[in-house]
Amino acid sequence: MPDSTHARPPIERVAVLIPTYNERDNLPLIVERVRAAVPEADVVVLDDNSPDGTGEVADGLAATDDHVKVIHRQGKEGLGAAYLAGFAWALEQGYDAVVEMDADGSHRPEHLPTMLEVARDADLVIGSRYVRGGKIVNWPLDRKAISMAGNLYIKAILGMPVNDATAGYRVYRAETLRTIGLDRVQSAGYVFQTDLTVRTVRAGLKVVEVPITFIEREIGDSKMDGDVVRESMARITRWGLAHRKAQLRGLIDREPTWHRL
Ligand SMILES: Nc1nc2c(ncn2[C@@H]2O[C@H](COP(=O)(O)OP(=O)(O)OP(=O)(O)O)[C@@H](O)[C@H]2O)c(=O)[nH]1
Ligand SMILES: [Mg+2]
Repeated sequence: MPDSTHARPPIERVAVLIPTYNERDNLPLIVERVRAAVPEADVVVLDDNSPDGTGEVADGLAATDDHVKVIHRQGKEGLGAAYLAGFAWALEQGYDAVVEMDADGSHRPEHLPTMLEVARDADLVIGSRYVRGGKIVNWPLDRKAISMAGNLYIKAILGMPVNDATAGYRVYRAETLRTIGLDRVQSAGYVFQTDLTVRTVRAGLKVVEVPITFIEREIGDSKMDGDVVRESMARITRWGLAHRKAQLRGLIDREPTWHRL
């Protein structure tokens, strides 16, 4: 298993995965910006059979550009499920790294060259809103407060050194995805991001946060809903309690050690 100090192979082939559900008007804009920012990379749209025809828009883009690919999925199964399908495909195709990026422009493709540069010496790079230099543009105060409180909760209850564990803008090395056990991931919604962050940290891999400017979507509707928040709270609390219980067990471990002397 790799550790945080091992030498990492160069990153040559990159797949930028963009999950979409009803992002017809955003998709052409984001694909154009990704293509301009990282011309060598492939863009892979993961569409959940969007009723607004995003899948057809994606097919149109793929028809005129070899660097654009589309994975059509049966229906809306959540962000995590879409990414798991994308990861499996990218690993099979032999990409060296995969990028996670929203379709709505919140994750500026212009940050990607820096993030990929940092990934030369990291196993997971997170485009972070909550490190010095990170910014959020156009979020109302209550949304910011909820997101920041959520991240503090994750840090506190899980004892994690990551400031933006819920972030959706990331670069994973292929090797990281192979190491962390994707077949055991059950998080379907947005908590998928936190789930994989915890797995990566616990595998002893190197996570680096790069400050980004996150810009709230201007076009289309949010897919964030009560189910997403409930799944996140329930899972994170369960993981946190299990983590603290294990720590407590360690503290009161009365196993005699004399026989090992
Ligand atoms: N394939 C797929 N994509 C999804 C699903 N849910 C959300 N997405 C995509 O995931 C990305 C993030 O979703 P958003 O609705 O922007 O979530 P958000 O950024 O928390 O919400 P806003 O701040 O309102 O934009 C977008 O590209 C969505 O189209 C899903 O179930 N399946
Ligand atoms: Mg968004």
